[in-house]
Amino acid sequence: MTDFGMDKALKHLGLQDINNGTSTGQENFSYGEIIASYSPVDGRLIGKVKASTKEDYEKVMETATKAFLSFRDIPAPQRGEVVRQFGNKLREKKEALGKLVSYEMGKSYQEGLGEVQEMIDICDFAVGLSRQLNGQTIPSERPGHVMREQWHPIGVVGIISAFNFPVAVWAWNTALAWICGDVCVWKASEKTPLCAVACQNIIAEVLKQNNLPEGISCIINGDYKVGEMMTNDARIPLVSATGSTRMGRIVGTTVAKRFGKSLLELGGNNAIIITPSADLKVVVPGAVFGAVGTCGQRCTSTRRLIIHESVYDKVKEAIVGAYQQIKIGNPLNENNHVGPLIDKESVNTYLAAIEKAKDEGGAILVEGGVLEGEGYESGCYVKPAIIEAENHFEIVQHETFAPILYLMKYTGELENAIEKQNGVVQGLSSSIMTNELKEAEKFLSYAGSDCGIANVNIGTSGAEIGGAFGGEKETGGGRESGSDAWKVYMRRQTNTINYSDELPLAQGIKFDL
Ligand code: UN1
Repeated sequence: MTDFGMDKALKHLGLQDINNGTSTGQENFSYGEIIASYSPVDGRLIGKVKASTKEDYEKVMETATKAFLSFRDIPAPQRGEVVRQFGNKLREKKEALGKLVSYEMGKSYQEGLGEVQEMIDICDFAVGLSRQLNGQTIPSERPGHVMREQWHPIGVVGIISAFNFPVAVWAWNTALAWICGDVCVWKASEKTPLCAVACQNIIAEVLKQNNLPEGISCIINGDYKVGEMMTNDARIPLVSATGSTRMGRIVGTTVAKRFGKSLLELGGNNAIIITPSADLKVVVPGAVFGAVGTCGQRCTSTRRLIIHESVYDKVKEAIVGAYQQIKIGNPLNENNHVGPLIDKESVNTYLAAIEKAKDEGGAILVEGGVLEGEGYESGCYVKPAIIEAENHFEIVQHETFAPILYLMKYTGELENAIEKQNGVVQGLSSSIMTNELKEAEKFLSYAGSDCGIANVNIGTSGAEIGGAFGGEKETGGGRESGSDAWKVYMRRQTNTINYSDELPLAQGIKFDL
């Protein structure tokens, strides 16, 4: 294949020697088992990293714990300055890192660039926030007393991230954690280990230039067994985990058992409600990008369209028509809309879901299938499918991380659509397409969508970093990124200060000696 400048990009990211496993960004550590990273784009081996052993993990924790003690001494705005420099480095490496994300994960180059842009944006957000980690003063019920609330760094933050956003989700967590005075240990997905090494190389350079300890940012490599070292480790007060509901259930309960905090960002089963007044010009790109963008592998991907019966045929025709225009192929080629799935296992899950939908009575509107032949040699390229289905089908209730879109009808009032939209166990993202103010507001009200994200006249994916990101129910309840999500990376302390000469007790209690 044309290499789309990949070799140059790898070099720019310090990954030229990655095949011998030396460019780990943490040269002092020795590693065990080898993890090979193959690109789903062309099946080529990109590089190898060594999985962390228990011994390596202990060394990482020692370095991180020690780094925390000095990092928390640095005033927050100065920590913000470090994050500002990190954001600038990302600006320099945007094309190279965007390309690696596209090549190792399989999303389009445009989406790879978009992901790096999210990293840059969260850095800018965090820099401003570094002067706004404000507590409150609270009136005391006692004379000569004052109460206040302070936010202190929490310690070592463990980050477990998924393959689908191999760099941005780490940055959402680290940029905030760092300005809060925490240090981070990151276990990236074993499917995208080189993206993690590339990020580690970038931040390691910034830390070095600022004479800061390398333990402020650490990576550990490997599968869930490596993640388990963190979830069981009482030295890690907060574990932030992004991935499947199955994984989150294990992480959440393990961390809770030792009274740690967890921030869970798990599966979605996101729907768009399409009402009679919806504008097709908005509906079609919103729904199609939502369903096929990142090859249906975002947790915010659109899985279900709930369409009013009066416009059902019209909407169906428009969406099916748009699917005929989708170009599937090498995601580094900017003419293509959709790249491959992450691996063959994922292809099998996709195929099995289509079969299951058919078995349950679903009608195929756009046929799926695996692509073969020139350009598709990796075996990971699939056709986005559309299936007419019912909300109660077991397969519809389940999140399949692939481009399968289910269409269903609602009749009568909006409440019927909302009932279907909320009638799944997940609660991440949702949207309504309407030009009726009353419908939009109803959907956003307490009686409307039960998701963490509820949009009007845009799709379910592509949230901006400025808002809190996350969802309810089996999505896990955590919030990352913007708004006041920073608070989870800090511990709250309530202070009562007595500046009088007396000691009156609260609640009017008399205790005379
Ligand atoms: C994810 O899929 O885990 O809202 C994150 C979006 C992106 C983030 C998705 N900004 O689609």
